[in-house]
Amino acid sequence: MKIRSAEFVLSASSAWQFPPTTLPEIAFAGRSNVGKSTLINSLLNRKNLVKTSSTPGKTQLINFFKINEKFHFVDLPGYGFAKVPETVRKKWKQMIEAYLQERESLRNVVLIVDSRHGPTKQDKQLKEWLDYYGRPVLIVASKIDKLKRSQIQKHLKMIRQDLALNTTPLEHSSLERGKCKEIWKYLIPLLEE
Ligand SMILES: Nc1nc2c(ncn2[C@@H]2O[C@H](COP(=O)(O)OP(=O)(O)O)[C@@H](O)[C@H]2O)c(=O)[nH]1
Ligand SMILES: [Mg+2]
Repeated sequence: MKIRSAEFVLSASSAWQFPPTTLPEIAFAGRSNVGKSTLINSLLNRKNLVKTSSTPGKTQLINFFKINEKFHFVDLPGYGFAKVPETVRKKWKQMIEAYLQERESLRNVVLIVDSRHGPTKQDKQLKEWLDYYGRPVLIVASKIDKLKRSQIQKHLKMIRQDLALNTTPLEHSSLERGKCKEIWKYLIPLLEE
C-alpha cells in the first residue's frame, strides 16, 4: 500500500465525538503496551504519527487517523493495565463496546497479542465478544524479534490454539522492515470493498 497521506483526525472519549462513518475503518485492539501504536506506525511507514510509550495505560481515548483520504485507522485504548481505577475501566468498557458493536464503517479489528506471552484472559474475552457480534478479526503476534528464531513457530501455534483460530496469526516486529506485507495483503481487500 502506498501511503500518500496519514493524518491525525481526533481523539474521542465518548461515542458522540466519533467522526462520521463515511470512510471504511480498521481498528487496532490489544492490551496496553502490546505494540498497537507501533504496528500502526509500521504499517504507515511513519516513525511517530501515533505516539508510542513504554509506560502503559496512558491513553483512554479512541484515536482516529485518516489515511490517503480513503480510510481510517483507529487506535483503541489498551486494556489490562492494573493501575487504572475501576470507574475509568467501566467508562473504557462502555466506550469500546459501543464502538465495536455499533460502528457501521468498521471493516475489521486487528487484535494484537504479545508473541512471547500469548493471549491474556482479556484478549480471549475480546476475541469471543467480537466473534459473538460477527466482527471479523485478524490476529497479529507482536514483538516477534524478542523470540528466538527457533521459538517463533511454537509460539504462533500456541496463540492459534489458545484463541481457537482457523489460521496462523500474522507476525510483526518493529525492527524488521517488510514484516507488514502480509498484514497489508489481508487488509487491502477489506478497504477496497
Ligand atoms: N522490540 C520490540 N519492541 C516493540 C515492538 N512493538 C512495540 N515495541 C515497544 O513496546 C512498547 C509499547 O509499544 P506501543 O506501540 O506504545 O504499545 P501500545 O500501548 O499497545 O500502543 C514501546 O516501548 C515500543 O517501542 C516490537 O515489535 N519489537
Ligand atoms: Mg498506544
